[in-house]
Amino acid sequence: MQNETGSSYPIHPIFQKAVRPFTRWYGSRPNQFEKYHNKLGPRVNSTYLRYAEYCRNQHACPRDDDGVRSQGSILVPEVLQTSVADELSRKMGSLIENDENSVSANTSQLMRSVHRPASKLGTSVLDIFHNPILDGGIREFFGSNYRIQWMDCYRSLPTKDVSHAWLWHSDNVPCETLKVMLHLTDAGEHRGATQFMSLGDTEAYYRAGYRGSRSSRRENLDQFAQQHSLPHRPFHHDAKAGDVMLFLNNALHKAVPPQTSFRDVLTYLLLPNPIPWDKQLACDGLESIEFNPGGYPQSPFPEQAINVNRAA
Ligand SMILES: O=C(O)CCC(=O)C(=O)O
Ligand SMILES: [Fe+2]
Repeated sequence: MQNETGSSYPIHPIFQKAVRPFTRWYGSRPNQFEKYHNKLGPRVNSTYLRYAEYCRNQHACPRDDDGVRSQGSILVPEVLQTSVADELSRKMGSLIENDENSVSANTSQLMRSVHRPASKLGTSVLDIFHNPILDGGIREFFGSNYRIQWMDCYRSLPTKDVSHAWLWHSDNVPCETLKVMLHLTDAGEHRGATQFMSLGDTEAYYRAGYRGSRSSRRENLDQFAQQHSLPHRPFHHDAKAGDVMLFLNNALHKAVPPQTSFRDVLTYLLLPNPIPWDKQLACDGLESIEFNPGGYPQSPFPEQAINVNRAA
């Protein structure tokens, strides 16, 4: 049932809890994954689909289904000048050194985080969305305006001890969302380039039983591929400092530790929006996007969008 903004009426929490095992089972069936590319089931996904349509009705942009929507990930080169990216990476280094909260116990071997990255690093990390090629590619994906739901900033470190997002996984976010990664250092095969599978291969692995669930993630899928006669063709982009990657984070992917040195990135989760990202940000304030990275809002409508569910 819908109200006039297209969102669903709330369901009583006791009822929600009682039906949760069924909705989890239903949402994770392979045919549901093939439809939505996540395990969230029809309720959340149909809210996001209706919302995406609502945003297109407010302001339609030409859509290009051959871009990131079909390729899974694309690299937009030279969004920042190398010298600007280098300077931001140096700034990151000194912020990390001086902030004991940049290290969290369970990922200390893998990464360091920079908290409140836009306030600390400056607005060039948001101004990238004014780049016409990047902005155009994102609009072509959504067919509408978009907003930044949250942003994150971290340095990946060399290690052999991998866990979390450093194992093959899907972020399990609603359909009609998009992830963006700004590289502040080069990230080739030996320096921490993210590895991807295509959406088609992701579906085949899902059907064969690999769902990238937290409890059963693997660092390598070559053996699984062999056991199930699946293609094994991970790929990556050779990113340079200043390049930006757009990717569907429901396709299987994993972070990779750099073999030497470190890799610095910012990531952003984007949602469709009725008005442009910068106007939305001017209404909501920086805190709304940089204090609480991770997850996605149960309701994507801007006035109701609180990140309640954590992604991978
Ligand atoms: O750091 C990376 O290379 C990828 C991290 C990741 O899994 C993500 O951003 O969804
Ligand atoms: Fe991820």
